[in-house]
Amino acid sequence: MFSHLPTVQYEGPDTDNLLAFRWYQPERVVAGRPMADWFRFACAYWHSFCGSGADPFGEPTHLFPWLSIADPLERARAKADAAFEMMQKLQLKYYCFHDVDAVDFGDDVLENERRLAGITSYLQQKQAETGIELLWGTANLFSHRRYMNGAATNPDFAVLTHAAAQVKAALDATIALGGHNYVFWGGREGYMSLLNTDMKREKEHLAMFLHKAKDYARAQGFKGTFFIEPKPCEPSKHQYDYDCETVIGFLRQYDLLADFKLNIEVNHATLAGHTFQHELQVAADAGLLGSMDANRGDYQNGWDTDQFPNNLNELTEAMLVILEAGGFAGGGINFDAKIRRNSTDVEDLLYAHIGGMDAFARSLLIADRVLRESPYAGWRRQRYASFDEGAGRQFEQGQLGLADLRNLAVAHGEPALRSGKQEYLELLINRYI
Ligand code: XLS
Ligand code: NI
Ligand code: NI
Repeated sequence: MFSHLPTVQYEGPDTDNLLAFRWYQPERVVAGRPMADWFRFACAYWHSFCGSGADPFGEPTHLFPWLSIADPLERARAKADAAFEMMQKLQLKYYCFHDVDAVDFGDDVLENERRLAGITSYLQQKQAETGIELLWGTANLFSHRRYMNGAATNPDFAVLTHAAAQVKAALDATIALGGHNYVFWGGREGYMSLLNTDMKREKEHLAMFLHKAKDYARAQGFKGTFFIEPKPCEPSKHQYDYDCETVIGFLRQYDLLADFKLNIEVNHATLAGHTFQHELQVAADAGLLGSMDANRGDYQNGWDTDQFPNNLNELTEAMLVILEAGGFAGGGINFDAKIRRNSTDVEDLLYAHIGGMDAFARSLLIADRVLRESPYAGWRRQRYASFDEGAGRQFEQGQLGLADLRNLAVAHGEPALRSGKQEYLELLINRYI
């Protein structure tokens, strides 16, 4: 399906070939590690191979051959063939999927388990043939109508049991495929109106559900990390996994920190009113920077547009945080992004991924130089130098009480103003871009 297109290779910054990488050179060592290791780029099965371009106003526009096959099992295999072909063309070494992306589900639990197990063997073969690995698996607990009031947080216990059945099967598939991680994104784990919602009880159910899922997977020998993917809203009015700080508080409250980390998505950060860098830094500071979903939103509207990333300034700031954190704990960069409704050629999938991969690669090179060659990191450290010795140090060590601090204020008088130098730092970073 991609046979008319070349395998995308590194050709360097001078190439005019848009089906080549100008910056992404998988084996090139940057900051002590090959680029491929820093990124572990993954293809999101749902956007690239299940999305049809349909939107609330219009019918499908992506008339890709694998989508038009009527038999669900045959279509599942054709999708897998197309996905693995594209990943090879792009040198993408990882993929991520929901259970229902791999194969269509109906209402019968046993039949769904059979279908997923069937396509899992097929995917095992594909992985063996290509060396491509599963970065993470997950279960779609938001599309089926039974989840309209939530999955693990549904007020109806019967619905929760169906969510459990799906997660069990998705964990089995993830384990069988040697998946590195498992993701929970709770699109319907939230509420539309407090008038009909017992929020405390719903969150307790979610925590219990996550414990039981984790216990099951560990008992089956799963060694990977579980990720929670925060998002503030959409499709729920208010989602319980609002942002990184909220999720960290939840994991701590319910004793899940040993097994769970965060999978942070760019467009979700901006929906929460944060920059993506902010979310990365929150996760990194807590030692929970597990993985990321790469995309970008649209500054003129307020929903999850899931566009491919292309903004060098923003990506450079993100790579600064990722580099200083030492990379992702177990995860990588999953392109949770879709080509636009009116991008209707299969080669548009290639341009989209090349653009994203190259933008990340270039940002890594820039961020690495900023950290190695510029005063950036040293300047920020120096900003806190008054805490490195003397009374500031004693304060950090808890040796000064409030009255001691007051006496110091009296003794030293009004402090001199110290510039935060934001424009200087912005200029500095732009010089390296
Ligand atoms: C939706 C989420 C979803 C997760 C996986 O907004 O990004 O795609 O990544 O369930
Ligand atoms: Ni996502
Ligand atoms: Ni999203």
